[in-house]
Amino acid sequence: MTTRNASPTPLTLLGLGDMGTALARAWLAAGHPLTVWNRTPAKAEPLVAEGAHVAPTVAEAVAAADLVVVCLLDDASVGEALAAAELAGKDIVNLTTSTPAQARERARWAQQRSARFLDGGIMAVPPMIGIPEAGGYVFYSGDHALFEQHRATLGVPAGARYVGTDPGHAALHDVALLSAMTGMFAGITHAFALMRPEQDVKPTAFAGMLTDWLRAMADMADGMAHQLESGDYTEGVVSNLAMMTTGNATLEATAEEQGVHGELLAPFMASMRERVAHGYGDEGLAGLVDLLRQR
Ligand code: FVH
Repeated sequence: MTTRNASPTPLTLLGLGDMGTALARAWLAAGHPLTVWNRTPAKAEPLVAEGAHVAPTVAEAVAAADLVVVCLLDDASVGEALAAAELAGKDIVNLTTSTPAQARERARWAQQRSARFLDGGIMAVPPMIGIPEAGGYVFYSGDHALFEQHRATLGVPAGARYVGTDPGHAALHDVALLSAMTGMFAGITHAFALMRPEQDVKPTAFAGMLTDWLRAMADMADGMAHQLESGDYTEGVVSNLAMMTTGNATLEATAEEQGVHGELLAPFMASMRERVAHGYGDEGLAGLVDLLRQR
């Protein structure tokens, strides 16, 4: 557990699921006076020995500190849990995973109750919380003054990255990164499926090659970003869409030879072909961003 240089600000934490419990332990280890509440009270018991004060109701938990962190299952549970609490004058930091629209609506909801509001998107799993070397962090957006006032406290469980006053932006950054991760996992799954029949290639040996390759290719995101900013999607292209689309036929034929269904890659390849058919074969992948947004 970490003990960072935050002054010991008292705070309340609502929600002691896997993530909430990890957050609680990080703040307790760093010496912050912590009041906790959970719908199922038994989950709070182990934290008492670590110094947590357990509130029997949400209202009492919220009343115990000016800074109230919420980490519940989803946006609906946040509304339900906080329905009867007096929020005027409170600083609400919502770390519950939400959509951008839900976060913006939750910010309006908080404002109507005279509370300041900051939304957060956690880019970490529970074992990474309180361990700076693990590299986890939280995107924050919304009330900037709130963020600055509590930056040190919020930085205890994981790094704090503020991404703007729009309360929806933390959720949007969170979901954009998770979406990229999902596509990457689809590719990893397909690659392992291709290799699966080969008795002489151990998955653990192949995994090393896979991760080295993905790390090297991830830098392509910078090139795409420059193209999106300049509007010139041919800028610095080393592998153009026409070439990649031709190569896709080999990927598809190999999948068939290996007995692997191409369903995870097919939609992306279809978009590449469509872009080439529209006459953009000399571009890189950036044009697919426009294609997706035109549908
Ligand atoms: N765990 C993870 O790996 C991810 C990492 C990235 C961020 N997520 C988000 O964090 C939120 C909480 O996740 P969690 O892992 O703590 O989730 P659970 O262990 O399932 O705990 C859920 C807590 O929510 C409480 N709860 C559910 N419904 C209600 C309700 N209607 N009213 C009040 N509380 C409710 C639940 O209470 P109980 O079941 O113990 O009584 C837990 O405290 C989440 O948004 C992730 O997407 C985690």
